[in-house]
Amino acid sequence: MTTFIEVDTLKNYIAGNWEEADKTTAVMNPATGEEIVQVPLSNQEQVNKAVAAAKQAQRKWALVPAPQRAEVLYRMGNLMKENKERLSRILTMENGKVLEEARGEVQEGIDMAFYMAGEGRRLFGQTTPAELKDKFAISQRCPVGVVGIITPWNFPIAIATWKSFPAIVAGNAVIWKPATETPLMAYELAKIFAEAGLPDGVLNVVFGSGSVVGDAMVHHDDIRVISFTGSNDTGRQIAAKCGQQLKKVSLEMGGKNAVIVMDDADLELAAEGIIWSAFGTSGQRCTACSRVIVHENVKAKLEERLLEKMKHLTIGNGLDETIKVGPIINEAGLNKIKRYVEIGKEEGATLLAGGEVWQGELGGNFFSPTLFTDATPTMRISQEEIFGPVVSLIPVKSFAEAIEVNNGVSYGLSSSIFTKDVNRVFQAQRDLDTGIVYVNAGTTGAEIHLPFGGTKGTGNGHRDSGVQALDVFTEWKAVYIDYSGKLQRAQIDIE
Ligand code: UN1
Repeated sequence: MTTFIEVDTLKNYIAGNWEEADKTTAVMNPATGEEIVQVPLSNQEQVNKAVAAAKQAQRKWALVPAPQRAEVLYRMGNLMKENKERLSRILTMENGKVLEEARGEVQEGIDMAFYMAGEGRRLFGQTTPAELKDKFAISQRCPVGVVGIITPWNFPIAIATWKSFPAIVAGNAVIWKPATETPLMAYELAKIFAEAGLPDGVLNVVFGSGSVVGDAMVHHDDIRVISFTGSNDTGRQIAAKCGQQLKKVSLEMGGKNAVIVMDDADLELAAEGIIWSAFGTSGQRCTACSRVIVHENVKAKLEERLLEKMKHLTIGNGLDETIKVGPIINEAGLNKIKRYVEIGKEEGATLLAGGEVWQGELGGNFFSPTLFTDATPTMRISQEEIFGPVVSLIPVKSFAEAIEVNNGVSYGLSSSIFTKDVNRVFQAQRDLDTGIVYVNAGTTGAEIHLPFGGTKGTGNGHRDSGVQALDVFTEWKAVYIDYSGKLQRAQIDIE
């Protein structure tokens, strides 16, 4: 146990109190296989208790002027900044991502704090002309009430801030179920919320499994919104259950993101972009590049450059600053990657590099960066999310074919094109059907003040982060104020 982690057993955070749970399970450092902390496996009762506390706290919180609510987020941002290094190290220990990327993720949370704090003085609605004389019409955002957020292990702090900060600045109270693999970021963030002066009960953390805690949240009548990031399967189940209850649900469920490399591309830049977005975070990003759609004229040259760069991808514990590729989150993740590599081989793609479990001295779960080539667009390795350091080259003959291949998957999160042709740049940004498009950059690296999310199987039309996140956590209210002193009938008394 290192000095960064202060406790042996985590507790739920309900109504401002740390509450012990009856059952716990071990959280492992994925780089070493060592236990770092015990996390509660809570039950429905604890969810009910948290919701009751949230409901009570929310009534008062909604009456606090939004600029004052935002003050808490400014303090959050400052406290996260002061603690950036410590948070980053804990993040690397529980999630495995290399320290440089952990710092980037914590920064993403800090950016979100200051950005959403600014929303405390905006939360804009509209003032519009009314149809009738002496009548005033506005629309305004109102909090929904108690909202549920369910966050994944791959961005345990950034995604939590994308969801909780807009919810809180808009006047909601939050029940948060973090992934059991990465509970320490939730523990740390809850402590910072308390230190920043968030009233008790406005943020509640209930640790536990999706099937118990997540399900109890989804079915609780007093939770009016569920915002979920995770797998497509789980997202579909949540959406179906929420649909039955007419509960609003916002889903972000991954991608099968491609980099397109045209024959006029700067190949060195393209190779750098592919390496970073395919093998950074060991490919465990929703936005990770897992397909490279390459013009056949430059395929051989691109392969050469990628192979050369892959030689420098050091694998190991992310706390060591010389390491570029950290571990895979757990054995199940590792087994899934192994399975897909076998599938790729069986399907007839050519394995150029990697393809194996990396056996270091460390005892964690590692997979070597893997490059397939001559994959076809319909192979399973070209269609299904692998969530690991595996990328497949798909050769194409034209720009039009590249777009078609990019769009020919069930996901629609991120895409990218490397080209120097300005006309193709504009055509591509129009025709690529993903929620995020990059030109001359890889598929990762979204900034928090823009909407994050995607089309088709990636989501259900909502967005995380950006001003658009407020739409998830607010209801629109249209207000008409008639100051004519007489009954005026809309659409009728229009003379
Ligand atoms: C995710 O993988 O779920 O754009 C989030 C990016 C990061 C966020 C990724 N800013 O890659």
